[in-house]
Amino acid sequence: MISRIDLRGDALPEGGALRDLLPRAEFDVEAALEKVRPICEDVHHRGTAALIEYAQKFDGVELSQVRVPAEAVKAALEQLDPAVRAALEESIRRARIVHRNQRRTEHTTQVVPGGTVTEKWVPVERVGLYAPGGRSVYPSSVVMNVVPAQEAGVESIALASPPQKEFGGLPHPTILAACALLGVDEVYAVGGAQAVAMFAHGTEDCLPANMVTGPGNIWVAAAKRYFTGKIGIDTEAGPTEIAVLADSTADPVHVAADLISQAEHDPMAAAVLVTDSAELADAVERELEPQVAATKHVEDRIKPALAGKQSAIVLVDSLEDGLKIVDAYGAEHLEIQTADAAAWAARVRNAGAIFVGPWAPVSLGDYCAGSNHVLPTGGCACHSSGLSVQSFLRGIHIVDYTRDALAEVTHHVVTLAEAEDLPAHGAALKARFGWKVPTQ
Ligand code: HSO
Ligand code: ZN
Repeated sequence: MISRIDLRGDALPEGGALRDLLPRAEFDVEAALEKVRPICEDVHHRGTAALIEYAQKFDGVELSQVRVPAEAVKAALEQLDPAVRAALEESIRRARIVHRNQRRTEHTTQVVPGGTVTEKWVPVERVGLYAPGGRSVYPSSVVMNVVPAQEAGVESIALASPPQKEFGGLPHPTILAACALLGVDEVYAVGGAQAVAMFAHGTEDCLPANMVTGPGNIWVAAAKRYFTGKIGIDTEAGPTEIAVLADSTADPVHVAADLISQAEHDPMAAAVLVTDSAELADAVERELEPQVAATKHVEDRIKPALAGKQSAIVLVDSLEDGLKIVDAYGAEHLEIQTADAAAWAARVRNAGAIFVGPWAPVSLGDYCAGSNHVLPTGGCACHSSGLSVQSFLRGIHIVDYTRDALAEVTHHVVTLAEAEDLPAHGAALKARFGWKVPTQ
């Protein structure tokens, strides 16, 4: 059901060569770009009329408008199962605790007497959030996108989610209910690349947004790439990944359950176990069979995900080598199930989020740890972080110098400007001192 990569024996290669040994899903956003380009341009030029046509073509629904009436958002909350409501409320409460603590404070640094640089943090004005429909209706992702934006102080938040035939052309009711719980009342029944285009350019009904965040399929990722530069994005979310670094002390039942938990998302999801214990590897493999058979999305998602080339059990000589492997891989989610797990976790450099020890499974983080579940995939954890309050803030430097402080440094600025053959740069300072470089 899952392949093995045996890296025992020889010394591990370094850097890129090591990464090449590890499994990874192919997620060709470039190829999808060609397909989404005409859609994005069409939405730009024809606005709502184009969105209504795409709803018919891709979602099979006839819409007269794409804006979801506020009453429909409210009604969805009233009809929400009370247990789901309570769980979402707890998820929101915990996420708020963590994200509120991420807020940045303005900071002034005195560089020299009379010369200061202040960094102030300003939230993005308007954010468009995307919540997928179809196979992945995740109200938890609405929480994970909206909470950091709100805690950052974003004033205008709109959400788009595909219209669903079975719900009369509205987005899924649980998505609407999550919006209502979070106080988001500007909602659009728009799916896929069209939604990103709607937020990027704006339409008659929807003001343009400065940023678009939220998970989505390859078309959404491609549309985000298409508009990058025009708008800010979070990340191009690829298929979910779990890596587990485990030793002989790990419980194979837990490890198998956790690998399956993320394989459940998608046939392209990746589940990777890295271990120095062949016994654990065997036990996990034995454990996978009955657990996979007992769960729901076996044939369509879990089996193809575990059997796919993106998933594997990687055998290493030592946990030191295991650490090199998980760092080279840069998993979206990394579990450490070893003796002294916290110490190993502290040494990890590359991961979207790290889950320490037996009582912190990824599923906890997906819903109720307080941490964010919008995380970098596809190795992007080597250079990017998950969604946070910081994602929605811009740090602006405010430079304030007195006459004396400027005079004191002018000769350096003039020298550097001349070295770069930009004399007018130096002149801008000299103009303030009778066209001369002030003497020290
Ligand atoms: N594990 C997914 C998020 C999610 N899980 C949503 C359940 N619902 C990507 O981090
Ligand atoms: Zn998940």
